[in-house]
Amino acid sequence: MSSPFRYTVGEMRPSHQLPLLGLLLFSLIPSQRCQICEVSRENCSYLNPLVNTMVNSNYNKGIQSANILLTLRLVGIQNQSLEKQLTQQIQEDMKSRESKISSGELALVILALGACKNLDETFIRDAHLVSKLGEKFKAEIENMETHNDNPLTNYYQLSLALLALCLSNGNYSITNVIRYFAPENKNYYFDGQFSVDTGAMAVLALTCVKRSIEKEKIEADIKDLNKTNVYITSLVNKTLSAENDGLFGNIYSTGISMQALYVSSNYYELNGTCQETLHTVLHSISQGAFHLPIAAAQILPALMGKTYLDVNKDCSSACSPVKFNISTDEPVSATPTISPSNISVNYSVHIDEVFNSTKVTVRKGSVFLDVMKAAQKQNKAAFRFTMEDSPWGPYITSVQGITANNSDRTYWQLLSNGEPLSQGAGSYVVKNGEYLEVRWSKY
Ligand code: B12
Ligand SMILES: *[C@@H]1O[C@H](CO)[C@@H](O)[C@H](O)[C@H]1NC(C)=O
Ligand SMILES: *[C@@H]1O[C@H](CO)[C@@H](O)[C@H](O)[C@H]1NC(C)=O
Ligand SMILES: *[C@@H]1O[C@H](CO)[C@@H](O)[C@H](O)[C@H]1NC(C)=O
Ligand SMILES: *[C@@H]1O[C@H](CO)[C@@H](O)[C@H](O)[C@H]1NC(C)=O
Ligand SMILES: *[C@@H]1O[C@H](CO)[C@@H](O)[C@H](O)[C@H]1NC(C)=O
Ligand SMILES: *[C@@H]1O[C@H](CO)[C@@H](O)[C@H](O)[C@H]1NC(C)=O
Ligand SMILES: *[C@@H]1O[C@H](CO)[C@@H](O)[C@H](O)[C@H]1NC(C)=O
Ligand SMILES: *[C@@H]1O[C@H](CO)[C@@H](O)[C@H](O)[C@H]1NC(C)=O
Ligand SMILES: *[C@@H]1O[C@H](CO)[C@@H](O)[C@H](O)[C@H]1NC(C)=O
Ligand SMILES: *[C@@H]1O[C@H](CO)[C@@H](O)[C@H](O)[C@H]1NC(C)=O
Ligand SMILES: *[C@@H]1O[C@H](CO)[C@@H](O)[C@H](O)[C@H]1NC(C)=O
Repeated sequence: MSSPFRYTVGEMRPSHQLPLLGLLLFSLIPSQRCQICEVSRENCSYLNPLVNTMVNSNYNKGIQSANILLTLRLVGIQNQSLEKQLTQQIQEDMKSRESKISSGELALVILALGACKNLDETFIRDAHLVSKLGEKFKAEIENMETHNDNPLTNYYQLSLALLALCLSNGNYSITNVIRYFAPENKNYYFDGQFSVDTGAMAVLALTCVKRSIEKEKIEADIKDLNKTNVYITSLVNKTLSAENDGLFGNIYSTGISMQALYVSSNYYELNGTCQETLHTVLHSISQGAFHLPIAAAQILPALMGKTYLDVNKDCSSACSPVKFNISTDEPVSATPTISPSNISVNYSVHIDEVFNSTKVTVRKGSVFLDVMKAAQKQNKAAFRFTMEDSPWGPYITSVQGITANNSDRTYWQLLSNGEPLSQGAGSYVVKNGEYLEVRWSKY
């Protein structure tokens, strides 16, 4: 097993500017060896569906390609023709959408192209991607300063941006990191609920920053280091509090949470739930929960003992390269085959206290989106909607002509029997008698 810690006691050196630093660092270094909750060698074949989903998907979107390329490289799955195809898509997408690309998208591109010491690094340099990301990060902060603390995108993307800047020696202000990444910041929460994915990504970014301070790669004082540590501890605490049946948050935030726990000194807390986590995740794989390539790409690194902080290191793992059985067979599908029998659900559109509802009959095995389409056919005025394609499937952008707006932090939330869904309209399979709802919400 490899250590997730980049430094050891032997690397510490006394600091002249900061006499206390060495002592403080010493006290922070975990005294135990790490515990990584990875799938054992004998069980590598459980991960086959994830690998097949990623390898066999149609890459029509550049950014999705970046997430997949990053994962393939990080876990040491080598397929030159695939890497070439993905790299080309990313570069084409960069050229065609250059000005519209978001901070998190650019961060993923830099992480993917730069991962595991390969030739694409020249593209990053020639296209000045790192300084462009520095500008985007600054623009996010400026937007918060002028727009009621709202970033242009969200904190998941701000964290991705900080992580990529930190790993590739880009420019970011430590003062801004301390000011904006405090765990109390509202952007960690959606409608009052801690976003586990977001907090975990921030832990990875802050851990990179912390290590840069410790290695004196960036200028900071001891107060900044202490604050960074306090933020990490508190965010990890919140992640651990969101644990349920071995999952952190839900099944889709568990991969990034495991990464956050690997790099934090709270790794031993994971130890307690590791078997339960692996059991639940491996079972979900066999049920097709990760049928979307993006979902597969987000869970795989943690299951193979890797974190996004490992991108500059040697990229190989216990299961790769020979332990997989890549096939062109269709990976496990999440959607049961559409059966001839019909089911009915109650579907409604909620705007504040006002709602319009209807009974909709669809084929068994239909997804939420099929229900919305059927309702729209029944009554266009009440149930018309629009959507946009995204790596996670169709994102519902408007209902009844009312459009979600990031600057107002508004969106259309999907619910079943009053509970928010953990899948999108294109993935969630509906059940007979269910009460489905889209609700105009703020996050
Ligand atoms: C930020 C965020 C949101 C924001 C998006 C707006 C904003 N200000 O950015 C808000 C709070 C509005 C949101 C809403 C939803 N989200 Co969301 N979201 C995220 C988060 C934390 C980061 C996304 C991101 O920026 N990625 C980085 C950029 C570079 O990638 P991107 O793909 O281009 O990002 C865009 C899309 O992901 C899109 N988006 C965000 N969430 C979702 C969900 C679905 C189903 C779709 C199709 C698109 C989509 O918005 C992003 C910004 O433009 C992810 C966590 C994760 N692990 O990815 C969850 C995540 C993607 N969301 C998820 C879910 C379930 C939802 C909802 C369906 C929740 C609900 N019950 O209503 C709704 C979408 C409903 C709809 N209208 O279709 C799940 C998806 C799981 C899955 N298998 O489908 C994730 C993985 C969180 C989780 N662990 O459950 N989300
Ligand atoms: C392999 O997976 C099975 C089923 O999840 C589990 O019972 C077993 O303990 C795992 N083996 C190892 C060595 O982790
Ligand atoms: C490599 O990727 C290509 C897609 O570019 C795929 O067709 C092929 O099966 C993959 N080969 C292996 C050994 O995974
Ligand atoms: C960082 O900022 C300095 C000074 O503004 C600039 O000269 C340098 O090019 C920047 N580096 C990157 C990678 O953006
Ligand atoms: C940070 O500083 C506070 C006092 O300012 C101290 O109580 C705390 O122990 C320090 N935390 C860490 C992790 O060093
Ligand atoms: C972490 O949570 C525990 C309780 O679960 C609490 O005692 C502790 O103070 C928390 N630490 C931080 C830094 O928030
Ligand atoms: C961690 O796992 C080891 C064995 O792998 C066990 O001895 C130890 O008690 C565990 N610690 C916790 C906190 O669960
Ligand atoms: C790969 O698949 C073949 C049959 O398709 C099977 O015989 C073999 O045991 C598999 N190997 C692994 C490592 O799963
Ligand atoms: C199911 O509904 C469709 C119309 O939506 C109808 O044509 C079909 O006959 C129904 N099937 C059964 C078995 O009721
Ligand atoms: C759907 O459910 C809501 C809330 O339970 C109820 O008020 C409404 O009458 C139902 N609509 C139909 C068409 O059954
Ligand atoms: C939706 O419901 C509201 C409140 O019951 C009603 O006033 C409105 O006419 C309905 N809209 C449509 C298009 O049916
Ligand atoms: C979103 O809201 C902002 C502020 O309320 C407004 O300026 C902007 O035009 C809106 N954007 C869209 C696409 O409606």
